[in-house]
Amino acid sequence: MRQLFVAGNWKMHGDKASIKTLVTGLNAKADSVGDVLVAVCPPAVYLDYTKNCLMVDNIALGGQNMAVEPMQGAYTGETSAAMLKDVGCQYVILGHSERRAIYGETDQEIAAKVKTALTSGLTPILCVGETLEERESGQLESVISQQLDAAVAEVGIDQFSNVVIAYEPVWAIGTGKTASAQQAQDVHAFIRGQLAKLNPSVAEKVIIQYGGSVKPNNASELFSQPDIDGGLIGGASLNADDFIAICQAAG
Ligand code: G2H
Repeated sequence: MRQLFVAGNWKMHGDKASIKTLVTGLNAKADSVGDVLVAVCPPAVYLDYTKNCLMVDNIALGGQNMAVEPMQGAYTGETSAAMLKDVGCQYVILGHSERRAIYGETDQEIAAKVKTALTSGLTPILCVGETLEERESGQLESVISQQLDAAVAEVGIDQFSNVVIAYEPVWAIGTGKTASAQQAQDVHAFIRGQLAKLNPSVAEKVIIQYGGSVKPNNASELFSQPDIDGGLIGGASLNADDFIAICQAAG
């Protein structure tokens, strides 16, 4: 039985005052989420501050991106896996569609970062997903396979039990359009099936989150699907009551 995992991707939102308010709200209700795994992923500059605001031990911390170089060096503007670990991160989101579309990250670059995360002791949350155009032109499965295969080729299938996958249809991100529970389940089952061809026991263990306009009113239906193991939450993770309600829906 897989544990459900809900992570908040704050993206480039927040300041000290709003983070204090948000985390105070999370602290107050953290004991209501049961045994659901929960993490928050603030902007890098606020990781340490967020860690200091968190007063509970059942909400973990994650980065939103990191450099492929694991330690230190002359890489202006970058944050390494070692630095994320040093400020208390357990997770790092990699290959979010905004990183792919806006910053041009390729499958190969993302796969290399997945390897760095794993060798550094961070759990990567590897995002995959198709655009509307790709879905409508029948390329959904080939696009998802390509994104997955690059990471599998880099780290090997056996390592995938330490990888969290987030399926995020690009057309559902921040748009208010959610994939129907059945549409999401179909893709999650496809992803698990692809992994199962390589290693069935790893495929059974892999947590696959759904992301894309998850809200308190649609979370239960999504999370009750057999291959949906929680969510990666953007907009709704900026409100403590909404985020906690989504975590409770996973319980
Ligand atoms: C998808 C998601 C979080 P939102 O990007 O990764 O954001 O819930 O705002 O669609």
